[in-house]
Amino acid sequence: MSMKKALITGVTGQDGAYLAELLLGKGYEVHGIKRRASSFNTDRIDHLYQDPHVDNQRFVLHYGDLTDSSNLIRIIQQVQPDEIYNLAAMSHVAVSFEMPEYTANADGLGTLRLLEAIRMLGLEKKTRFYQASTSELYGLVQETPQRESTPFYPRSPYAVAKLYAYWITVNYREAYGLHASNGILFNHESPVRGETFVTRKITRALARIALGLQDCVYLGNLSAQRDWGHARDYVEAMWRMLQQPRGDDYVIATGQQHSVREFIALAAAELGLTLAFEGQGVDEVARVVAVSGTQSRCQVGEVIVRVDPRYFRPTEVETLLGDASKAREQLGWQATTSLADLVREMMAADYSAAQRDELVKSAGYPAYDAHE
Ligand code: NDP
Ligand code: GDR
Repeated sequence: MSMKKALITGVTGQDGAYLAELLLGKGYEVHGIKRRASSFNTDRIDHLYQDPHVDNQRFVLHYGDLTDSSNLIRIIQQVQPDEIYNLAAMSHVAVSFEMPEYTANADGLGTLRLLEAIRMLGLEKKTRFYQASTSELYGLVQETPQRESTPFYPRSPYAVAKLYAYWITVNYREAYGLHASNGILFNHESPVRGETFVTRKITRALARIALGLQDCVYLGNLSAQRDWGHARDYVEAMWRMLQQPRGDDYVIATGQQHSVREFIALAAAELGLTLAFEGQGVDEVARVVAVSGTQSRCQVGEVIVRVDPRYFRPTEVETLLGDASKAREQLGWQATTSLADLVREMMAADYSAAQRDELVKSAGYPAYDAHE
């Protein structure tokens, strides 16, 4: 049997990196679409790089963009993939309020462009399609926990664009018999999560605060509740969906919910810091009330988290909690990483990154310090 070929859009992102690694491990030939940028943007997949000058290259990158149909058609025609995983998106909910039209184009129409390319190239029977749908579709939640049958109520330009992508995927499945599936994935994180999503923003900032590289971190709505899993577990679910006899739609979640405040407390505890939350709304702060161990140089009494309304969203998704029973029953999938283990892994990775920055700074070089 010949090697299966997969095409991943968004291969340079968090999920793209984990999925590429999973598929390479399963013996696939993996093709990824990356965007042209003015500097290197392949940090998350550099460990998978294969020299194009050697024979039997199984990991191949193509320049492309979801807003460019002709480019997508050409890549799909060239690769003739057995499976396409559409992970590319402008994926930041808050930023989608700043760039609604671009978000609709990339996240909504981008999905249509891929589906149309499959159809135009006559690959309906060959190519299976995965769409990265999202728990953001539930938005203002109509039922708890959320399952496949829960009505959608999107609350951001991002979620509205993803709603179009969800339904166009269903429509192409029904209209043209495509093997097309929506994974309705709840939030999933990892040490390579984008630095401006709340979990990574917290672990990265707390590590830097512990080592004296930064004084405090500014966040938005601390009461938001999310169902947080590990990206490594979630990409396995994507693959399983495309191995089913037919395309379908599945919720992927842990079934556990925590607030941003709880996530902060758990992350701080990894550094030996006990926090107390004081005040309300924009005046809320987190203060260090006890310090144990040697990982942190923080003092009791220091305020290390403050609220900045800049991070509030015009319409917020306050609470999400998924019911992944269908995935458990039909895909044999369930989340295997607890939130405690996820936080530990993220905190450890950001702590060692901060230690490297500290070393650079102590040697007299300017320390790396990117900002949102
Ligand atoms: P990331 O933001 O980490 O990655 C997004 C990827 O899409 C990056 O490779 C990015 O490229 C690429 N991209 C963005 N715009 C375009 C474009 N116009 N054309 C081509 N590529 C583009 O997201 P995640 O890995 O976290 O998420 C993967 C997908 O799953 C996204 O569609 C997201 O919306 C969705 N999702 C994510 C969840 C999560 O909790 N992580 C939950 C549910 C759904 P570059 O590196 O150049 O920026
Ligand atoms: P989300 O993730 O919007 O759920 O979208 P994010 O981590 O950005 O926000 C989660 C919750 O935390 C609150 N919050 C903050 N968020 C950010 N980014 N920065 C802050 O400073 C901050 N303070 C509080 C937010 O208001 C929100 O309630 C993610 C993305 O990966 C989407 O692509 C994906 O579809 C969904 O998860 C499921």
